[in-house]
Amino acid sequence: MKILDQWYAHVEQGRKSLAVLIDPDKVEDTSRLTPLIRLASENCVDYLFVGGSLMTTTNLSEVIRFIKSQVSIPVVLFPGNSLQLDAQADAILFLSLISGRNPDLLIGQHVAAAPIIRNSRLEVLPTGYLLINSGKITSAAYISNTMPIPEDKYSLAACTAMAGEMLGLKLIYLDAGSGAEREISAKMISAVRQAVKVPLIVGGGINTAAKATKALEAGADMIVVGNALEKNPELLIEISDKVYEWNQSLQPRK
Ligand code: 1GP
Repeated sequence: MKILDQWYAHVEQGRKSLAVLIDPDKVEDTSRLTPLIRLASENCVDYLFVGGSLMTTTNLSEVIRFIKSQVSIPVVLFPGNSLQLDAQADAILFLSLISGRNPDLLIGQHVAAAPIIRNSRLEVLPTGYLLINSGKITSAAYISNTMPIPEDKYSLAACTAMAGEMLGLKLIYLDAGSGAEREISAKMISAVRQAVKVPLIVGGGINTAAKATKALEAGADMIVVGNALEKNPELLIEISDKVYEWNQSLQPRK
């Protein structure tokens, strides 16, 4: 089954998913990833996202090869730009930064990447990407040269997501940016949740199990955790428990 179909089927059942973000730029030595990817495999992590806003190293391919040699969790590219392509991955979040007004990230990079992706086996996941202000300027906001949506402008985010859905984007990703000071508020998540039917991914600054639970309760279908696990991989156990508990509590459909 394709990743997108599986995702939609999960959302239909009310099931939540968990993705771990690995930033290749922060991986000095791939073998150091072993504890995290082993924990991810043992704790039923659904996807491994790989990518970052800025890549100063050339080890994207090596990181993906290493992950693939260790675990069978699907690898999804989360590219900061069109250079971050690798055909070893299973899928790519084809991100249009709809919260910003930088044409290059709305459609420009996509044009350059399209023929390369077409000639690969990568599954394309068309995604409306929204950066939400979270305190200090994040790398994502700076590198993208866009202004994140103010964190108290709920209607603005909701209408942006709505427009993305109307344009045919299949997923909406609300991101406070990696290592955000403040995670996305429950009020913001729920405003966007009510505005669209497509699966909702939420990430940025989720560094405790309580924050993960809050995002799930507010309507996130998938949470993404990266930064916090670089310091403390064991946190993954607590967070994945919350996702597991949620999914266990669902009543089987008749
Ligand atoms: C960032 O949503 C991801 O794009 C994950 O954020 O690294 O803060 O967990 P963190």
